[in-house]
Amino acid sequence: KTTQLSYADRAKLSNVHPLASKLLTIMQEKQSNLCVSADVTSSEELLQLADSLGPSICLLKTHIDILKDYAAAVGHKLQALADKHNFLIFEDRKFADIGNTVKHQYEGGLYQISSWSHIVNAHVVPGPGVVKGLCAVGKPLGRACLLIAQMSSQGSLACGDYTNAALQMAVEQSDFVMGFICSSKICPRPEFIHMTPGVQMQAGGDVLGQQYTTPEEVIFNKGSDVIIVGRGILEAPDRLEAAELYRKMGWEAYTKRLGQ
Ligand code: BMP
Repeated sequence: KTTQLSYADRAKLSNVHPLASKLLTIMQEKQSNLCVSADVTSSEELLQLADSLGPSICLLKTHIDILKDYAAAVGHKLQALADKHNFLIFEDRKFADIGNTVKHQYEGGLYQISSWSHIVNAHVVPGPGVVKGLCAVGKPLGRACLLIAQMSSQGSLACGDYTNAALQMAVEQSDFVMGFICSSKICPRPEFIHMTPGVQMQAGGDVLGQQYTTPEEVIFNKGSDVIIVGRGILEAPDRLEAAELYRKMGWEAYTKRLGQ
């Protein structure tokens, strides 16, 4: 474990995706491997959350289609907050269609995701065409994509050979794929970033199949890079205090992994 590269070392690798490099640099600078999952349904609350938790996070994850009052300005305001607080935006859209369809879903429609979100993700179930479609829109804009290799939910079918196929797809399209959504490190290549949802202070779950592990377990034992935390922070009495606690726990688990 002592031979682990730091986030800063990985940011400088020659074959790292520019956006992965940027994220790794932010993580190092802010001492944060925390991605907040901003699963709220009002635009005002989303923007307020991005502004107040911005200093604690490396990444803000959105589900833009759960907003009840979306307007085009939301995307641009999120971008301004990302600049102000030095974090990246990840729209958790989970594209899962043929290349031609996801191109439209990514660039057009109501949300015009490619215009404001640095990172998106995709299921690998359609095969490599889904990444090709996203890449056609996102690459010219300097965007990147994560592949969903594993899921946190109980009974997930994304395991075994499916996970390996996701890894293979990432390696083959590493000009646009910067990493994975996964429960543990699945790829030894240090240029890929592993991000893990289903994180809370205490292991457990919810009534709809979500399963939780702790920041320590995810970063130190499972070797992932980024913890994605939603309700662990959103349902806390003081969200900022909770975010800072998760940031510190995630960072301590990372420095422990480095052997520092
Ligand atoms: P929470 O911490 O409140 O359980 O939220 C987890 C977030 O991560 C949700 O936005 C969910 O859509 C997302 N997510 C997940 O929980 N498991 C996965 O495998 C992939 C996800 O994107």
